[in-house]
Amino acid sequence: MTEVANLKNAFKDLFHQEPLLIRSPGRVNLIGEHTDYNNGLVLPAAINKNVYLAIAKNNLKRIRLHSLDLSDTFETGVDAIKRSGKLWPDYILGVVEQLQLNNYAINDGFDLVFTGDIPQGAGLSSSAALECATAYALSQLFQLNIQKLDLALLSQAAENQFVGVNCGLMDQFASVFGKEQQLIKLDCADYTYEYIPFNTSDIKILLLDTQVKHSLASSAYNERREQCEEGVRLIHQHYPEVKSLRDVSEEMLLKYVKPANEIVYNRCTYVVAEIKRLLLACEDLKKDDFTSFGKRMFETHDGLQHLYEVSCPELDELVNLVRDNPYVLGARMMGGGFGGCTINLVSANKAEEVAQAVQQAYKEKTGITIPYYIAEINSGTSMINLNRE
Ligand code: GAF
Repeated sequence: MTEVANLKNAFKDLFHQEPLLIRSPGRVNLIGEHTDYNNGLVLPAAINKNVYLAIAKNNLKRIRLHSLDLSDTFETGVDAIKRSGKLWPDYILGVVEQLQLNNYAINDGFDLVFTGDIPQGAGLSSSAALECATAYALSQLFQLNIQKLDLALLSQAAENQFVGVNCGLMDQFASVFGKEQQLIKLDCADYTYEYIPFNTSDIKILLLDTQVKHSLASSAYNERREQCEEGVRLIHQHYPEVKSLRDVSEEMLLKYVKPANEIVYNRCTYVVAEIKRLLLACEDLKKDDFTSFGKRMFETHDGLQHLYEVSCPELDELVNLVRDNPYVLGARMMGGGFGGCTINLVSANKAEEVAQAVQQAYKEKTGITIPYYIAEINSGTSMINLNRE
């Protein structure tokens, strides 16, 4: 917990008072990619990498923010929230705006310092973690008593409306609702969820980080979302009860979408198959059949690469490097795409060996040494009591 002790000291140096301390984790997603904004299901888990945040009221009606990792500062009035012109303050300001829009009384200014160990741009949702940490911190600081689902929804709305990425709910939900050793099977149609045990003593979650983030990531994300909506529109004309791709069958896609727009058809075909795949993968989990589960992960990757077209050469290379590895049960790109990490399910006692072998093989092909992380499944957003750690 040295980073939290450092954070606390930095806060006291800057603002001369005791802060509340909060953490909110990043996430992995085992299967169910680009399904959340289509009313589908997802299977994420919070991981042992966090945003750490220190916060206190300042009696100044000012919001004073400091990023420890970027050594950067931003300040504004509590009643004058607008885009900062930089990226990182917007994740925090967007949450403040959402609280205000929802009539939560932020009736004082506050000072906030944050740090974190979620690798940036790795597709592990550091931005959602910052949003959720902020929402929870403000709820605690101003005694707003905001329920967990609302924390996640407010954080998502901040990303949609303030940051401008039209993301689904998965990342924020996983950050808030994470539980040790449990996956979260979330139904994004009605926000019902169940925890599914996942014991990482048998199978490890290995993340191989391409360290690339191609620039079209957020524009392509919004475009994919529009293409899914277009598919729904085309079918809705014939089946008024169809509201999302969750309600759509392959037959409907063939009949009404394929003739109208081949690209939209490919996008929708992937999503409809992925929603089915997730349900089957959850059946695999019940039977502890990780071989079958892993095969489905490879299928997801293939769909994301060829039909949804959100992969990139670096991700494809990392997946190809493990396809025939007997200790890798499944692998695929994870998250929005165009960079970040692949997620690999690996026999526990071989995780380091596999990671190093892939690292070496990737280096031989590209000259680049990529980092890797073995993720543990952790609990969601919480206060930190340094005396108890
Ligand atoms: C990003 C988004 F933020 C999520 O909502 C989800 O759509 C994911 O991409 C793709 O599954 O992480």
